This record gives sequence, structure tokens and C-alpha cells, in this order.
Amino acid sequence: AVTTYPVTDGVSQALETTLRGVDELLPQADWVQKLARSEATGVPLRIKLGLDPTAPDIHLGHTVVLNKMRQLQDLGHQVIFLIGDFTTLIGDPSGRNSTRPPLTAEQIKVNAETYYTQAAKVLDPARTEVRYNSEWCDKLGARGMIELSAKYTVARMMERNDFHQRFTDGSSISLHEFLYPLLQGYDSVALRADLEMGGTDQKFNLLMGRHLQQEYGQDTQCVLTMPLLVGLDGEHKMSKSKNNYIGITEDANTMFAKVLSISDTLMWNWYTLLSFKSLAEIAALKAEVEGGRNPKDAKVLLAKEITARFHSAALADAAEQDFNNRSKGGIPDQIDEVSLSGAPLGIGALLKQANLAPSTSEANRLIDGGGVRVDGTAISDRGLKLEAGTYVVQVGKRKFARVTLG
Ligand code: TYR
Repeated sequence: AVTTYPVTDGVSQALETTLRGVDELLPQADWVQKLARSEATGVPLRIKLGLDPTAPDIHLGHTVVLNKMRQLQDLGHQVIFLIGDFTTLIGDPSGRNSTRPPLTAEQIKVNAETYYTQAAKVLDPARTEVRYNSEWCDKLGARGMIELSAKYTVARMMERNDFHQRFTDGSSISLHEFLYPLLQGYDSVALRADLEMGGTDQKFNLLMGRHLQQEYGQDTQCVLTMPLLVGLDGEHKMSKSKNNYIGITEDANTMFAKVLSISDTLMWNWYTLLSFKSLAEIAALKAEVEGGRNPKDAKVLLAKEITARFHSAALADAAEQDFNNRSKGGIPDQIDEVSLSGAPLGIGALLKQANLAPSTSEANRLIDGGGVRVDGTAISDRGLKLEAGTYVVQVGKRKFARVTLG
């Protein structure tokens, strides 16, 4: 007989925390029962997040899932940070239209360390279980791999969007790419995960974990996907290639200034996905702003919180000071939004096209006079070229524009 556990207030609150900012939580009823069981028995739930150490530098977008882990960790559950040192040998085909090149063992090691150091700024390292999937994947051997592959059909594998697309486009899919989702799912079996989370692109792999756990006679994990974070431009997902990102190793002053450059609308979305403040605190702050408090106050609080997380409270205070000094009075509440194309674009042309200077020669004169700032930093080089991205550009004391250059 299956025991049904009572859904207490504590369980409802834990569910609310789980649901904050999520894209999907599946199946929600199972998760409620897992939470209820954990509360009744005192046994923490096992929550898995896997990362392949492919790219060593992480930006704020990558921390959205880590924040969710942290929230569940703070509820007392066991967080498992899984480093996919084995799966990296294949490379996740999710969202890819070609086979990934494999990394060397040395690169994997270096990247894994960088990842964990960064992740430890969001998670509580003392309560985090760090595992490497080579631990059980190496042991699987050819025999185990064959047994594992027998647990899924080619037809279902091909239903997956990215494989389907590649197949119909006539681009090649190597057999080993089919092994990727199987191995990710097998990790959940090895870890006896109760919940696995990832970005929206991970859904297929996450559901594979459920399927395989069932095949191996285990309780099945729930799956949780988080949305992609929108970048500084307020439009595209945060990414290095769009230059609309905040790297989590960027210095405190830059980080602070970049958060302050976002629009008010984006700010509330970032509050949901990036802040550790409770939903009640955020709602109260929002009510204050709606009641007339300057939205910039709320943005400063967010900028400080984020900067303090990756640096320190003292450096966050100093960054605020620095920002105020440099922008002499700060950025006004309402600033013009300008979209320009032609990146990389010279600063002189940019000032003219953004209507911040009547001509390029006048723009150069302003630069020489020290009156031009980009993201709070005074510009002295007439030859400066700006890459694609979003910048707060200031001329003199009062002229501002938020320029998105593409
Ligand atoms: N596929 C995940 C990604 O590319 C990483 C991962 C690897 C997740 C192994 C889980 C796992 O078990 O982000």
C-alpha cells in the first residue's frame, strides 16, 4: 500500500518556494508528496543538478538554477552538485545541430574546478555533496552500457526535437550521442535523486532520469526546469555572444553598474530569479515603488545584493559609492532607449546616431573635454569602438541614453 502523507502548512510553503520563478515542475503532485514524506520522516530529499564542465566562465544566467538549489538547500534538503566529467566525453546534444568536439581530461579538470568555485558562491559548500559521474559510469563497462541502451527505443529517442531536426535536415547524428541522455538518466539512478533540475533545454534528459529510475525499480524523480535569464538588453537570453551578460568574476564596480543599467521591467524579473529576498519582501518593495518610491532605490538594492554575493558587502558598498561619484548625481529615472546597428561602432558615430551629439566632430570635442561616460566610466579615447551590447551613455551632466548596439 502507498502511504499518503499529510500536506501541512510547511509543505505548502515549501511548494511555494519550489515554484518561485520556475518554468515547469513535473509532476507537481509527486513533489508535494515527496515534501510531505520528508517532513513526516525527517529524511531530506535528494536534489540533483548536473553540469558538464565545458565552458569555464559562468555568467549570471547560469546562476538561476543554482539559486533554486540554494532555496531548496535552505529548506533542509540534500543538494548534489554533479560534475559530468564522464558525460563531457560525449557532450550534451540538447539544442545542438552538430556533434560536439570532445574536451581533453586536463581541460575537464580545470573547468570543473572553476565551476565549483563559482557555484560555491551561491550554494552553501558545507552542505553540498559534490560528485563526479565517472564514479559509476566508468564501472558500467560495455556490458552495462548495452543493458542501459536496451531500456529505451530508437523511435522515442528520435522523437526528441534536436535529433528529429538533425535527421530531417540530413545532418549526421553519431550513435554515441544517443548515449548521452541515457547516461544522464543513469546518474539519477546512481544518486537516487528525488528531483533533478536544469534549464528548459534539459527537459528530455530530465525525464529520461524518471524513466530509467522506474526501469531500475526506484522511486521516480520529479523534474524542474528554470527559464533562461534575459540579458542586459531586456530582450535576448543572457549570453556571451550577445554581449548582454554579467560574468560572475567581473569586478564589483562593473557588476554594480551593469545591474543598474537594466530597465525597471527587467529588474522585477531579476528579483524573482536572482534575489535571495523572500517573495513577500519583494512584493512589499514593489508596492512601495508603485506608491511613489523611486524605482532606482530598488535597483540599487538588487545591484548591491548581487555584487555582495560574488564579492563582499564592503565591495558592494564601495561600488555604489564609486558609481555615484562617477555619474555625479546618478542616472535619471527615465532615460531614452536607443537601438543602433553596425557594431563594432566608433564612439563618435555612436554619440551622433544616438542624438547625444550634433556631429561626430562635436562628439570628439566632448570626448576630449572628458564629458562622455559609458557605463559610468569617462572615455578619453576618440578611437574607442563599442562591441554589440547595451550601454548607458552619458554626455555632460544631463544627457543620457541606454543604447543597445547590434
Ligand atoms: N546535460 C547537462 C548540461 O549540459 C549536464 C548534466 C550532466 C546534467 C550529467 C546531469 C547529469 O547527470 O547542462
